[in-house]
Amino acid sequence: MKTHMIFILLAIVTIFTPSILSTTVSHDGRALLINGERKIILSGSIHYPRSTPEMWPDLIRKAKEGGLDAIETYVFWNAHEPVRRQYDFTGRNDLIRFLKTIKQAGLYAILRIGPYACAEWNYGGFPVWLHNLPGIQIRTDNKVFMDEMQTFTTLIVDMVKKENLLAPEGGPIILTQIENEYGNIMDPYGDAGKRYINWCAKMAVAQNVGVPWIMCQQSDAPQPMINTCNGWYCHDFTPNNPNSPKIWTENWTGWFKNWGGKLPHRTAEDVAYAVARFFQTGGTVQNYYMYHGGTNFGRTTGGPYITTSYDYDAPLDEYGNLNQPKWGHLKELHAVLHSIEKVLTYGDITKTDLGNNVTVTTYKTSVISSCFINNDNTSNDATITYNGKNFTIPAWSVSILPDCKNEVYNTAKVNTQTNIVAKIPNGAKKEPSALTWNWTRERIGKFAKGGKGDFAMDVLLEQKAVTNDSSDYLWYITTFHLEKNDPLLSNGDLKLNINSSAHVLHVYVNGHELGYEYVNTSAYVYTFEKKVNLRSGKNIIALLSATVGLKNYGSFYDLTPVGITGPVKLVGKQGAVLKDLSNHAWTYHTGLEGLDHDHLYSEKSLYVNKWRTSHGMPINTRMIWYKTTFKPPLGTDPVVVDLSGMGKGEAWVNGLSIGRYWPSYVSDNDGCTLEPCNYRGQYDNNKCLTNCGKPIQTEYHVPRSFLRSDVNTLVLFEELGGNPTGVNFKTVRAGGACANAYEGNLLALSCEGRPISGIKFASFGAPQGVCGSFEKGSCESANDAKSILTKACVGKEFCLLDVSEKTFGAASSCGDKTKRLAVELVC
Ligand SMILES: *[C@@H]1O[C@H](CO)[C@@H](O)[C@H](O)[C@H]1NC(C)=O
Ligand SMILES: *[C@@H]1O[C@H](CO)[C@@H](O)[C@H](O)[C@H]1NC(C)=O
Ligand SMILES: *[C@@H]1O[C@H](CO)[C@@H](O)[C@H](O)[C@H]1NC(C)=O
Ligand SMILES: *[C@@H]1O[C@H](CO)[C@@H](O)[C@H](O)[C@H]1NC(C)=O
Ligand SMILES: *[C@@H]1O[C@H](CO)[C@@H](O)[C@H](O)[C@H]1NC(C)=O
Ligand SMILES: *[C@@H]1O[C@H](CO)[C@@H](O)[C@H](O)[C@H]1NC(C)=O
Ligand SMILES: *[C@@H]1O[C@H](CO)[C@@H](O)[C@H](O)[C@H]1NC(C)=O
Ligand SMILES: CC(=O)N[C@H]1CO[C@H](CO)[C@@H](O)[C@@H]1O
Repeated sequence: MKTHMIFILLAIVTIFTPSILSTTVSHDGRALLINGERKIILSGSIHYPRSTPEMWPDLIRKAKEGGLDAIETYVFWNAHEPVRRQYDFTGRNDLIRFLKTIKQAGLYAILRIGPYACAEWNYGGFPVWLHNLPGIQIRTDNKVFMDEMQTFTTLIVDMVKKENLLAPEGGPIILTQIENEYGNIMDPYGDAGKRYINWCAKMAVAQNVGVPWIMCQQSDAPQPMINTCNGWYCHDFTPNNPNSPKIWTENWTGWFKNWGGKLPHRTAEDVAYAVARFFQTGGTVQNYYMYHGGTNFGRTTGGPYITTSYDYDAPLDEYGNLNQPKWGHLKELHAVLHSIEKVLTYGDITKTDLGNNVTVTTYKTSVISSCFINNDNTSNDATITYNGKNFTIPAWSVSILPDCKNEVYNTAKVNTQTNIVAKIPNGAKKEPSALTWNWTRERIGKFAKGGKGDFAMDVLLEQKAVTNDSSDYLWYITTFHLEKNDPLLSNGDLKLNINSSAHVLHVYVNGHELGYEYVNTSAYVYTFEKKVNLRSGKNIIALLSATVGLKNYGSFYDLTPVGITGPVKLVGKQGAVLKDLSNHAWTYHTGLEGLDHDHLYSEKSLYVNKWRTSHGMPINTRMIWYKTTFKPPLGTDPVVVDLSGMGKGEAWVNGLSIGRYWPSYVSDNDGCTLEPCNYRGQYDNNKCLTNCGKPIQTEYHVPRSFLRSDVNTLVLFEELGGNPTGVNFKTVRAGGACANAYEGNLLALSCEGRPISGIKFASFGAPQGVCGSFEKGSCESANDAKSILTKACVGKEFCLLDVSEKTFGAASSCGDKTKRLAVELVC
C-alpha cells in the first residue's frame, strides 16, 4: 500500500514537472527527424581536452555564428580514467561542463563515446593500464576488454543521463556513437572482429539513450546502428540500410602534423566543394573534423610524433581565432544550405548530366525548386545554359541556386577576407625584454654512472608493460665484469649494437654518453650501432628510452612495441656477435628524477633550491632544466611562447604542461607546393604542403587561463640540447586581411573586433597578384577604390561593401568580363 502511494506520488510529480523541453530524435532514410521533422545538421568537432573550459564558450559561440547546428566530440577514456577506477572529470576533462556549454549556446551535441578515439590522441584514447590487464585483447571479442569497455561506456551514459543531457530529457545530445572506424581495420581480427562489432551494437542499444546510435566506416554495422562515412569527400557514400540517412561524421578540414613533417593545408574552396557535393547527393548530416583542432597539452598526443599543435587548419585556428577565409566561406555555404533545408530534406531529386563533368541536381517540392550545378572537371571551367540562363561554373566547384535561377553561392568563388596573422611581441608594439634564466641539470648519474634501477629481470621488457605510460621515460640498465685480459678490451672494432623501438634512445656507457638516435616516422624499429670502449672490471650500459606519443591507429596498433626491444649486443668486425646482453640482468627505472620525482616544473616542488643562476649557464647541453619568470603579455589576445632555438623536451607554465616541443627537428626540403595552392582536383594530405626544411612547430599555445596577472614561471626540460636565450612570448591576432570579391557580391571586412586602421591596396576591375603583393590590372573603375574603402572602413570595426559599379564607378574598359575587387587592409 505504502509503496503504491509513493509510486502514484512519483508519477504525479513526473507528469507535472514542467521545466524540461524534450526533443525526440529519430530518422528515416532521408534525414534525422528532430521532433518528427527532417533536418539538415551541420556539425563541427571540438575536442574538450584540446582547449580550456575558459575557451569553450567563445569557440562554441564562433561555431554557432559560423552556421553550425551541432558540436561533435569524442570521449577520451585515458583522460578520464588514468588509473583504473580513479576518474578525472575536472578542468579540461570536464565533459559535463562542455556539454552544458553547448546546451547554453543552443546547439546540439554529437557524442562519440567510442571509447576508441581516432583522433591522433595518445594510444587511441585507451588507458595503457588496459593493455596490462591479464588476458586482455583490445578491440576484439575478448571478455576482459569488453567488460572494461562496457563499464566505461555505461559510466559516461549514466553521467549524461543524470545531467539530463540527452535530447529526450531536454539535453543537447542528438546522436551517440559506439566504436569508430573499426570497419577500416577489422579484417585482421577475423570472425572475432565481427562478433565484437555485433556485441558493440547490442551493448550500445541496451544503454537506452533514446537517440540513434551511429558507427562510422562500418559497412556491416548491424541495425539499428546507422553506418556513416569519414573522409575527404563522401558524396559517393551510401548507407547500408534504406532506412539510414546519409551521414558524414568526419569531413577532414585539413590534417594533423608530425614532428619532422610539413605544414598541411586544405583550401576553403575544396572543403566547400566537398560539403556542397555531399548535400547535392542527398547527404543531410555533416560534421567537420576538426572545426577547432586545438592543442595537445601535456603528453596527450598520439603517435609516434604527432605535434603539440592540433591546429588541423580548421575553421577556428589552434588559439580560437577565425581561420579566414575558411570560416567565412563555409559560413556562407551553411546559410544557403539552411535556407533550402525543407526542399533538401523533402524534395524530389532529379539529376541531369550535362556532359563534360557537369551535372545539375534539382530538389523539387510543390512550392520551390533548388538546384546544385557541379563541375567536377579538374581543369576546365564550364559555361552552361540552364533554365534559359548562362552560368559559368569554375572547374572543381559547385554552384547553388536556391530558386534554380540565381546563383547565390559557388564553392570556388571566395568572397571572404583572408586574414594575415600577426604575432606581437609581449602583446605590445615594442621589443620584448630578454628573459633571465636559471638552470639545473637532470640527475642521470644515479643510473648512467651508478648503474642502479629499481627491479631486475633477465629480459628486455617492453616499455608500456613497465611504465603504464606514467612517464615518457624508462631506464634500462645492465652491468657486466671484464677481466683485464678479456679480448673485448683489445678489439678495435668493438661496437654496441641495439635494436630499438625507443622513439628516442640515449645511450650511456660507464657514465658517458655514447650517442642518441630517434626513430623515423615511417619505421618503428631501428638499429643503433656505435664504436665503444670498455674497461676492465665493472661496465655499465644504461639506455634511456623516451616515447613521443603512443601509436593510435591501425589493426592491433595497441600491440606496437616501444622501448628497447632488443637484441642488445657487443659486435666486432662484420657484425660478429661477441657478447649478447639481451638476457643479462636488466634493471629498470621509470621516469626521470627531475621530472617524475623532484617535479622541477612545479611551483610546489620541494627541490626549488636545486636551481642555479644564469651565471655560466650551459647551452646546447642534453638533459638540462631551464626556468624563467615573465609578466603576462598585454591585452587579451591568445598567447604563444616561441621556443625557436630549443631542441626537444617539454614545457610548463606555472606548473601546467603546455606540451612536448621539438623545434630542432626540421623537415626535408622536398614536396612543398608553391603558393597559392591549386584547390582543383582531389585533395589528400600530401597536397598543398608548405614549410619545407623548417621545424613544424616553434610556437606553443599558452592559454590565458594558465597565466596570472603578475609573475609567471616557464620551465623547460631540454632533452637534446638547445639555447633558451631566444625564447619569447607573443600574442596572436589578425594583423591585416586581404579580400577578393566578385561583382554583384557584398564584401564584409573586419579586424575581428578591432578597428580597421588603414587600406593598403584596393582596385576594382581586373587586379593581379596575391595577398601581400596585389597590383592593378589591365582595367579599373573610374573612381579610386582605395579612397572609397578608406572612407567606408577605416576607424570602423566592420564595413560592408556592395561590390559593383554603383559603388566604384563604371569600369567600362574591362568589357563584359566579371569584375573583381581586391583589397588589402591593415588592422
Ligand atoms: C599498470 O596497471 C595495471 C592495471 O591497473 C596494474 O595491475 C599494474 O600494477 C600497473 N603497473 C605499474 C607498473 O604501475
Ligand atoms: C570527366 O569526364 C571525363 C570524360 O568524360 C572522364 O574521363 C573523367 O573521369 C571525368 N572526370 C571527373 C572528375 O568526373
Ligand atoms: C576536363 O574537360 C576536358 C574538356 O571537356 C576533357 O577533355 C577532360 O577529359 C576533362 N578532364 C578531367 C580530368 O575531368
Ligand atoms: C548564352 O551563351 C550563348 C553562347 O555563348 C549565347 O548565344 C546566348 O545569347 C547566351 N544567353 C544568355 C541568356 O545570355
Ligand atoms: C631517418 O631518416 C633520415 C633521412 O632519410 C636518415 O638520415 C636518418 O638516419 C634516419 N634516422 C633513423 C633513426 O633511422
Ligand atoms: C633489428 O632491427 C632491424 C631494423 O633496424 C630489423 O630489420 C631486424 O630484424 C632486427 N633484428 C632482430 C633480431 O630483431
Ligand atoms: C634565479 O635564482 C636566483 C637566486 O636563487 C633568484 O633570486 C631568482 O629569482 C631566480 N630566477 C628565476 C627566473 O627563477
Ligand atoms: C577513412 C576514410 O574515409 N578514408 C578515405 C579518406 O578519403 C580518401 C580520399 O577520398 C580515401 O581514399 C580514404 O579511403
